[in-house]
Formats: sequence, C-alpha cells, structure tokens
Amino acid sequence: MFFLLFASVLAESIVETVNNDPSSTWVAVEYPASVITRAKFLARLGTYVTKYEETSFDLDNALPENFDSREQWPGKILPVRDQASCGSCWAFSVAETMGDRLSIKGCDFGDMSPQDLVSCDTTDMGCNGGYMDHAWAWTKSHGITTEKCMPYQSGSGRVPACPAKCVNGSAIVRNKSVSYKKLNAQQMMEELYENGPISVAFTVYYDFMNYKSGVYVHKTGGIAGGHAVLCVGWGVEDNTPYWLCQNSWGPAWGEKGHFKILRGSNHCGIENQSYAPEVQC
Ligand SMILES: *[C@@H]1O[C@H](CO)[C@@H](O)[C@H](O)[C@H]1NC(C)=O
Ligand SMILES: *[C@@H]1O[C@H](CO)[C@@H](O)[C@H](O)[C@H]1NC(C)=O
Ligand SMILES: CC(=O)N[C@H]1CO[C@H](CO)[C@@H](O)[C@@H]1O
Repeated sequence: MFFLLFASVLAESIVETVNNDPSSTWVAVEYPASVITRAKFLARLGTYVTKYEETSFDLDNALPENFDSREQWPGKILPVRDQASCGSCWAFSVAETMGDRLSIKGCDFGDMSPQDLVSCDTTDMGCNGGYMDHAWAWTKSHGITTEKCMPYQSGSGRVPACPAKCVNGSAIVRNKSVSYKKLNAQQMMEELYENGPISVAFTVYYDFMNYKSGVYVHKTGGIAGGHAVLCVGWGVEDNTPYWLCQNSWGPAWGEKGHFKILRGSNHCGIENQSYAPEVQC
C-alpha cells in the first residue's frame, strides 16, 4: 500500500519534471492503465543491453535531412504491434524488421512471427528477454516463420513450447536472413535509406514510459532496463536531430505507437546496438 502510493507520487513527478522544464524537447503524459502501467513497462524491457558512452558522431553526409520509410515505401511498413506483458521486445524488433524488409522486397508474407523466436529460439529466454546478437544469429541460421503460421500468444507472459506445425496443421516454412550486420551510426542511416527499417536496442530510463511526443532526451529517473525496437526514419525537429522509431507497445502509446529519440550522440546507446538483415523471398 505504502509502495503503491509512493510509486504514483513518483510517476506524477516525472511528468511534471519533463513538462515544466522549458528546455525539454518532448512532452510527457500520465497514461491510463489500459495503455501502460509501471508493471507492464518493466515486464516489456527484455533486451540485454551493453554499457554505453555518449559520444557525438559525425553524421554529415549526402542523405536528406528528413527520411520516413513509410513515405518511401507506401503500404510496405507493417502496423504497430503490442508485445503486452512479456519481455519479447527483442523478438518483435527482429520479426518486424524482417517483415518490413521482406514486404519492401515484394514478398507477400505480412507480419513475421515474434512467437517463433519467443518459443523456438533456444539461445534466448522467451518472455524473460533476449540478446540482439543471438536473435539475429538465430534468424540467419534457423529463420523465422509468418505470424499467420505462428500467431503471438505470449501476451500474458506465458511461453508455449515450440510447435511442430503451423496453427492450421501445415508444415512450418521459415525465412532465413541471407546475412546480417551490426551497424555504426553512419551505416544506420545508409541502411535505412537503401533497404528499410533497422533493428535497434537501447537503455531505457523511467521517464521513457511517459513519452507522448517530441524528441525524447533522458531527463529524470534511473535505468529501468533494456529495450529493442525498429527505427523507420530520421529527421530534425526544432534543431534537434532524431531517430524515428516504432515501438511495440500498441498504437495508443507515444506518437501513434512511434517515438523520436535524440540522434547523433549515442543517446541511451541507441547508436551502439543496431542490426540490419539482408532478406530474400
Ligand atoms: C496454413 O497456413 C500456412 C501459413 O500461413 C499457409 O501457407 C497454408 O496455405 C495454410 N494451409 C491451409 C490448408 O490453409
Ligand atoms: C559504441 O560506439 C562507440 C563510438 O562509435 C564505439 O567506439 C564503441 O566501440 C561502440 N561500442 C559497441 C559495444 O558497439
Ligand atoms: C530465403 C527463404 O528462406 N525463402 C523462403 C521464404 O518463405 C517462402 C514461403 O513462405 C519460401 O518459399 C522461401 O523459400
């Protein structure tokens, strides 16, 4: 009881701290429990991230100032999803990056299956989390099937055993990435521009849960955990460079399920743990 009271006072002060700061580049909000709670927030942070240092990168190049893959490849970037109460962000990051890139290539598979990685990738820990390098290596060696074949079932936090067949009884067909690479900040923009969304992991602080709009820059609160998403673009807003990323917390969180985060200084380690696969139908 005392703890709950304390937690809600703390959450309120995060929103006030962010919104009352005139130098803030983003707006915080208190979400209703239907969108996110502190417990769901913590349950979703399932990516093992490495320590990082904030360093500035030289991002000067010939690429445009603003880029949005949804405009570059209309109809090919698949909708925002919801991992619910499971630390499967790492699996959504990989499945959605694969799905978007396959869709850009003209394959007609729809969403790829995070459940396949949650249940079948023996090098990661299902709802208890995963490593980006493991998940990408697994996707190259074993592949990933479609959402139609293996729909998401772990929203409650329970992980069913790896099935032998698709839900309709047909054999599981998986798509392997042809190759994948770890990217530096410069390569992140080039990859996104040429081949579509990229998979990223970063360190999450408590104030991130309350993000509503603008360019996220950590303001207050300690480290809550590690998270993985996909970035679908970049740009500059009020002189602040940002990555445009797609979260897996449903469309009611952030900017229709997306967020912007400071670009070019390894903020929260966002430019230290990015991966891109080469795909083929
Ligand atoms: C069963 O599902 C798979 C994967 O979505 C699909 O390729 C296959 O055509 C389906 N089979 C039948 C008999 O509906
Ligand atoms: C993070 O980025 C910095 C700057 O480019 C680099 O020196 C460092 O090796 C990177 N660390 C990892 C783990 O990739
Ligand atoms: C490279 C690869 O694994 N391609 C497969 C992708 O999935 C389709 C069917 O869903 C297969 O026909 C391809 O061989």
